Amino acid sequence: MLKLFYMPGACSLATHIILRETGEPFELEKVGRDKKTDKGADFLKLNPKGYVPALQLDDGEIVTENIVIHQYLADHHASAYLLPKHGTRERLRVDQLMVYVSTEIHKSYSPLFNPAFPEEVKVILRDKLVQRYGLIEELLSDGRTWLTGEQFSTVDAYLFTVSRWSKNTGVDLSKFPGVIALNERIATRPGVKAALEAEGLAKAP
Ligand SMILES: N[C@@H](CCC(=O)N[C@@H](CS)C(=O)NCC(=O)O)C(=O)O
Repeated sequence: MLKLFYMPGACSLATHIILRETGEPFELEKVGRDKKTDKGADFLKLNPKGYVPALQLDDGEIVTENIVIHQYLADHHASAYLLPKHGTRERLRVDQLMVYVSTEIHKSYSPLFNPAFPEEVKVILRDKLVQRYGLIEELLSDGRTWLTGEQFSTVDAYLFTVSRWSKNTGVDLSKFPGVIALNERIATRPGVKAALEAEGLAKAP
């Protein structure tokens, strides 16, 4: 069975959501700050990169890197329609958004969690992030239901996951009603609710 190594609320939440969207059974193993898992394993031995998400396949191989894992899961569950077919113009467009969320949004948030980064740098990163969300808001202005169109995709799960960090890191998304509404829509999906609940992140009713 697939096993996802995760940290609650980290970017591994996107993989967790995608796994639930595929319907494939999987196990979860939580990784602590000390790089020990909740089952007592040494995470660095399993994944020398030390970061999540790490997906263990049925034969024990460990796969890392968000967008690679997202695509692997979507490609293996074509009937869940989480990504358009490779080689199509639709996939080309979605791939660009996937990389944009990874390299321009996710990776601009990361230093905001690091106390070693000076506040002057964090101010620049927050501004940059607001600029990056501006493009997402523009895309959503055509009234599409999900980030890439009318089909929920892995990129929605990814954007939702990283946007949850905006409050803790002081990134002001209030001038992006489209982004806020999209994230609210994503939050209503059963797979998203189940993933949040399993990671101990569901809000009390
Ligand atoms: N290049 C990796 C980066 C993953 C990453 O940034 N993971 C963070 C959580 S969001 C992490 O595990 N950080 C802990 C660490 O690096 O020790 C990817 O895109 O999947």
